[in-house]
Amino acid sequence: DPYAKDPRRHPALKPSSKKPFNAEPPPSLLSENFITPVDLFYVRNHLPVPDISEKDYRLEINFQGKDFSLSLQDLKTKFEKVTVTAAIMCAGNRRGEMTQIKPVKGLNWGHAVIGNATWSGARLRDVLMHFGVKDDPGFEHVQFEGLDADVANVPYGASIPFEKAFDPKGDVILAYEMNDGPLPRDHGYPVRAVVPGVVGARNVKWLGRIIVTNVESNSHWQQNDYKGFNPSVDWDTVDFSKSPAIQELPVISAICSPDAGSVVKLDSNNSLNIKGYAWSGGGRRIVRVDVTADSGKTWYSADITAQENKKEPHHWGWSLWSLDVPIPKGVKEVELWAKAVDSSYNTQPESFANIWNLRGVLSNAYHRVQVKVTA
Ligand code: MTE
Ligand code: MO
Repeated sequence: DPYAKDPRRHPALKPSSKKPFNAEPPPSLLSENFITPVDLFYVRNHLPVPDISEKDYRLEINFQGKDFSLSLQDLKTKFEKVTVTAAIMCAGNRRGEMTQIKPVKGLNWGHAVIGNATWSGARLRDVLMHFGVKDDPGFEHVQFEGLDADVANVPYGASIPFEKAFDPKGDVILAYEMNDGPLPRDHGYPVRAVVPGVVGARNVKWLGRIIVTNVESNSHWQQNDYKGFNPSVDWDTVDFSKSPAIQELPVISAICSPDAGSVVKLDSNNSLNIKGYAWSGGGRRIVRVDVTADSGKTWYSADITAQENKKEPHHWGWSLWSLDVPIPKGVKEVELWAKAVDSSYNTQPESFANIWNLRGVLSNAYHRVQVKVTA
């Protein structure tokens, strides 16, 4: 069993697949903390977790046909240590809701396939400069390879634009710490790429190799997965070469409490407290979260209860929000809707019908939760 050496996981994580291990926390626990505890951070593995010892670990860097390498100690001592708060979200977060329109291919995820952590490590820019990479080198992509590999020994891989990788304000880091402790094995021990504002798939874990080059990663996950399509494109007509690989994600939000289907009691003002998260890719700040309990006749703006104080557009972390929504007397059942607005005034589509895609990615329509109300 290639998964026999996988780490132990927190019992609260709900698996959508066990081998490889993929799991998300209960949404109501997720919205409890601005910084997601490492044990409750969703896990998305395509392959077995590699067993890497610190003393054998080497990070290879390939640039202009030359190979360089760093030990973990080198990474920790030769470069400034920086800390970035960033949410990482899987492109498949909330896929389960899109599936209700029409089946898709992919793990049946709920709405907790996102987490917000502090990541510490060396700037990718500093490491590349150390090996002679300069601004405008004529290279367009930086590829990452993981130390996890399939049965044919093909590693997990992805790439990001050179612009993002080398941008002094892009905050791309080679992280060896998560929430001030060593990276847990499930999250990439000993080193992962953290690419703030960019889809989870490019935040390569168990990072083994960095390649500065003129071509995108040719890995399956860059070329034939994690792309969006027209809702009418199906598996007979899809041409993956026609869509760009997802990088920055669109704005999203979700209601984390109350849970769908729960029975809730109103407080003395006849209102119902609801909580959730909101986030947008590309560092765009969440400027508003709108909530309705009557299918859009009345919209309220939630209070943003936690958000980093950053310059635009460097809001890599998520925002948490909360609202006491007034519920009219006598109502026995309500459907709560939430949608977020980011600093570019992008907002979420109303329904999944017209954003459906065969892989069930970019699933960011209004989040809707039905609850029963008791007096
Ligand atoms: N990196 C490697 N090496 N192998 C993987 O399977 N999964 C990617 C990304 N990096 C993956 C990887 C995907 S699709 C996501 S969403 C994130 O890691 C998940 O990160 P997490 O498990 O730390 O939450
Ligand atoms: Mo993902």
